[in-house]
Amino acid sequence: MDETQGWTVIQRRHDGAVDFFRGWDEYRNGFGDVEGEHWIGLENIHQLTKNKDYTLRVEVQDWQNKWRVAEYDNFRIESESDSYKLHVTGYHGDAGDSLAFHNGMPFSTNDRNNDLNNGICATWCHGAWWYKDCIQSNLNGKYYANGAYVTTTGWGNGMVWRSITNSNFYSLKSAVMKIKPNE
Ligand SMILES: [Ca+2]
Repeated sequence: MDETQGWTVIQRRHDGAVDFFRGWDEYRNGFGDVEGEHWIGLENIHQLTKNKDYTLRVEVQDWQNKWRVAEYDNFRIESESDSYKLHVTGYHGDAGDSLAFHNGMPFSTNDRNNDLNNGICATWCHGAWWYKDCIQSNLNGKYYANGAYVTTTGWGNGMVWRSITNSNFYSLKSAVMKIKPNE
């Protein structure tokens, strides 16, 4: 694990080098390069957050190189038997709250459909997330080499944090998700 000043990085994207369109087992166990793009794994996140209060800090960078932050004072995910359901509250920051929409949702992948859409959000959105119907954020989505993009399906499938542009069709340059135990 990458730990800096008490923070554990649970997700990092910045160049599209790692494919994030993966199935349940890989999202459970983690993948990628800890020094580069990676996902730490849902089971790791669950084990860390199950007995302690944690803060989640989401840092996102647009293509003008501006970084914004969304911090949540309380973050945990349930166990695999509850599909790693998301619990996140206490937003503050300047990125906007694009995770509240997903609060209380189980995690979904392209081979494990737990969303509220008649189709499969993970496929529409080319990622894996706490999909609802379907997204206001999608940080494990497709990496686009610039901001605005279009799709043939009409669904946003990029690395989306909707509150920045009020659009699902703007994909970020970088994203980092990190957690830290509360004092
Ligand atoms: Ca569905």
